[in-house]
Amino acid sequence: MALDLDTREQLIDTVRRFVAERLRPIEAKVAEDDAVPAEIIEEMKGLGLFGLSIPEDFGGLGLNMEEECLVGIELGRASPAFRSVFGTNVGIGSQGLVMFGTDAQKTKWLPGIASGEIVTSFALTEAEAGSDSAAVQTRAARDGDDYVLNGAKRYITNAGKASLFTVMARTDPEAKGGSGVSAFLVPRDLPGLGVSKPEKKMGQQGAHIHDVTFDNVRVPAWNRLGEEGEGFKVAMQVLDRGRLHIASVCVGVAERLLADCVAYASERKQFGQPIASFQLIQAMIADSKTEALAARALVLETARQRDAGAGVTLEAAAAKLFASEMVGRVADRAVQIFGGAGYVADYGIERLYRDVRIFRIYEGTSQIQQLVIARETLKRGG
Ligand code: COS
Repeated sequence: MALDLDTREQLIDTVRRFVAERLRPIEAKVAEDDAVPAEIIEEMKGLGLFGLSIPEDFGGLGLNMEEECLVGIELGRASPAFRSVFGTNVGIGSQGLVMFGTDAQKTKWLPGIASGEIVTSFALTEAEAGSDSAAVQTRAARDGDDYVLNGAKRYITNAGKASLFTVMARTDPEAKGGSGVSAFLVPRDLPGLGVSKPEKKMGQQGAHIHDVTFDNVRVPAWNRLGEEGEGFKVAMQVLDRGRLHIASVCVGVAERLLADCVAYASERKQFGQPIASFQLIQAMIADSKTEALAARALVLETARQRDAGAGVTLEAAAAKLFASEMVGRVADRAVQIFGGAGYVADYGIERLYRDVRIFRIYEGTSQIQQLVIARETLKRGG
């Protein structure tokens, strides 16, 4: 159910102030330390950010997709590493449980996820199953009342902090592709589950990805999410939603970069005038503004359609494709407008330029979004 407009405004305003007053001032330090301070994580819990999308009955804020995207846009105005702290709880780490969990499973885990006491991770990707995610090789073999998991997952966001994983594993080795895959809720403390050291990455320092290994991990059959063989569809529906959330964050980053560019171009003087007075600078600002507006409209319209019950696989892929490519172009123009200052670390523009690069890759590359859009368009006949 949607929030009334006053409550929605209050929530957006609270998040906006938190971003401006608490997150923006420490962005550079978070990148340098590769860690978000514990007191900031506690404040995020207090604001309910871990439970944005968890139904109210289970202790969350129960936002609809449009509201979640409006919050995503606000969060995009600070380093995307901050959003990652609770992003898996809001999105890919919890939504399989919200959409496909039994009441008993939801009651057991969702309140802890909403409060931030439980951190979640989504374990789909493997070394040989990236874009071809139906090719997962991690095996879940039935043994009495349990499944025994063996295999390895790669580049799993928040795995180091997670206490609950949604794991896609193959229950039927004979079945081709996605139909042999099932989803499981796997607590971190089960014997045989290993998490590697974090990878060193290009950007978003403060957010971490790890390999996760399963060595005869015994998972009760009770923890299976959905029916046997439904795991690939669980993953795809979780990603439909996740892609829209990521697209909203891209819009926020683009809007923030635009504000930074306008402030800098109005101050910085060359040839005796602020560079904002030059038409070639204005052209870059105009292109970035137009594209950011278009992405905002696409994201929010798709979110509203989803809230109204429509299937938005195509539109969510289009929003992710357009918004992630758009923010890459906006970041590139920002470096150009800042000139030498855009290339040195002090202004933070080069950091955002690196941070946004992953948006075109995770939760489905731009090429996968193109494939999804084309398939759906051909199916719909236009
Ligand atoms: N919602 C519900 N069901 C879906 C779906 C969706 N969005 N997308 C696919 N399915 C279903 C199909 O309907 C099909 O069901 P049937 O077998 O009953 O017909 C089944 O899943 C297999 O679908 P498909 O044939 O399209 O699978 P492919 O392997 O050809 O391709 C792509 C699927 C490439 C689109 C998918 O693997 C993908 O999105 N890859 C990228 C994964 C990703 O985003 N990884 C990022 C890591 S997670 S951070």
